[in-house]
Amino acid sequence: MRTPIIAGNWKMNKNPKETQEFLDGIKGKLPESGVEAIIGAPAIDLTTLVAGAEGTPLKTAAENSYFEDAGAFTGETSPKALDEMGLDYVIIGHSERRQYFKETDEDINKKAHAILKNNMFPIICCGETLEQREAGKAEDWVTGQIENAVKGISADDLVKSVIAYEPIWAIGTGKTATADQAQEMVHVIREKIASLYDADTADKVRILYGGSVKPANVKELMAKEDIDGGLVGGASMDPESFLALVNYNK
Ligand code: G2H
Repeated sequence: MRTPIIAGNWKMNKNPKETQEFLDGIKGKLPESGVEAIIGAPAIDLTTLVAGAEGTPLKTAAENSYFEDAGAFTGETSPKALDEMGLDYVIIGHSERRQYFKETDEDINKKAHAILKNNMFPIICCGETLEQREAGKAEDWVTGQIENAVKGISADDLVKSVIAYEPIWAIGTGKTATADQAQEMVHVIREKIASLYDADTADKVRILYGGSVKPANVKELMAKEDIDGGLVGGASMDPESFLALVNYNK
């Protein structure tokens, strides 16, 4: 049985004060079990986020890290420091990082290894453009991204990591992939994991859908066999909305 995940990705939104207000808004309201609730926040908010999550069921994620632990890399965030701060996960390979910051599959694979070495787990994002989908190339593209991202990662580490399928055309556009479209690609990703590892690993790894997930569509997405949760941007920023997502099955 895979524990479902609702993971917020605040992107470059909220300051530490707003982070604290969010934490106050969800305080004591997260379920103790049955679903894993994660918030991914900007680096500047992580001290506040980790302090607020301590002793609660909330897990924490950074939205990026570098693949070296330390050194002359001005402006980057050390995965070693993130671990020392108490972070649980790091989101890597988000399409915005690939598009605006030119991150490559190779960078993403190096980051995945650095995160695992530092006792955290990556949330590995993948997804196709509308152009690729319309040209019938989406499956090859997405499975290629996954194959490159997980190179050299053991099955034990992979099953504790998370994959997030986010079709670029559905991100922040209000245009959700239909639950069937999302299920179809998430199933293809699971089959790819089975071919790269084995059926047991594929059965255990959690794969999320992301792209305009909100309280109104979460239930339908979560009902799909292969979809284990959501990576949620816009609808994760308000405490009420985040709690509604986490309590999708109530
Ligand atoms: C996709 C998602 C969060 P939104 O980027 O990763 O954002 O839910 O706003 O489409």
